[in-house]
Amino acid sequence: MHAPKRILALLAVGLLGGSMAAQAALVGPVTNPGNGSVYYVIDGSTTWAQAEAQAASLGGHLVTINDLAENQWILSNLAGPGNLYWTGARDDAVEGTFAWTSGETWSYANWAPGEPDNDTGSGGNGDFGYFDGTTGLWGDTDGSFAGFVGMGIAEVMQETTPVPLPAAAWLLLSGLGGLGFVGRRRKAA
Ligand SMILES: [Ca+2]
Ligand SMILES: [Ca+2]
Repeated sequence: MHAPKRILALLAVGLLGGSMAAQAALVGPVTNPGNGSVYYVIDGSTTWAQAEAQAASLGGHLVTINDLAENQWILSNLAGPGNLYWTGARDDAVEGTFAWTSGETWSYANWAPGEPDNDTGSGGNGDFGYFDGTTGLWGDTDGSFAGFVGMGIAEVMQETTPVPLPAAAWLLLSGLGGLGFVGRRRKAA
């Protein structure tokens, strides 16, 4: 009688473990019509690295904010006032040179006045970005601080849409039709 009980216990642990590994997003998926990306609000109360791991489990990364339009869409549609959210911004490789953890080119920033300050005055390890849900402005902080930043924003970029087959076929057919027309003109002449 002991063996089945033990198996059940192992199953329960396995199920719990599984649900912890794939923590449910707090919000999402939500699609941004401006760029086609899919976003989630995730628990970011642990560390930046753990938030990034959760974003990866959803198929993406912590958010890459490419322009003002994306910044404001996040502010209007995902972020809530009074909350801070991990983003994919990091300067842990080269202090002072921020990069996106997704590998996308760094081309836009919306730092709050005085930021990024590398957390000067509180250890100087401000190497990871957060988004202020009240203002939409960014700051940097220590990625190992658990609890200061409560949530994270994950972005899953979608593959670019291929040219629809009907359009490609139409171009090919119209090209062949044109050749046929030239052929007829030559015969008539
Ligand atoms: Ca983006
Ligand atoms: Ca830094």
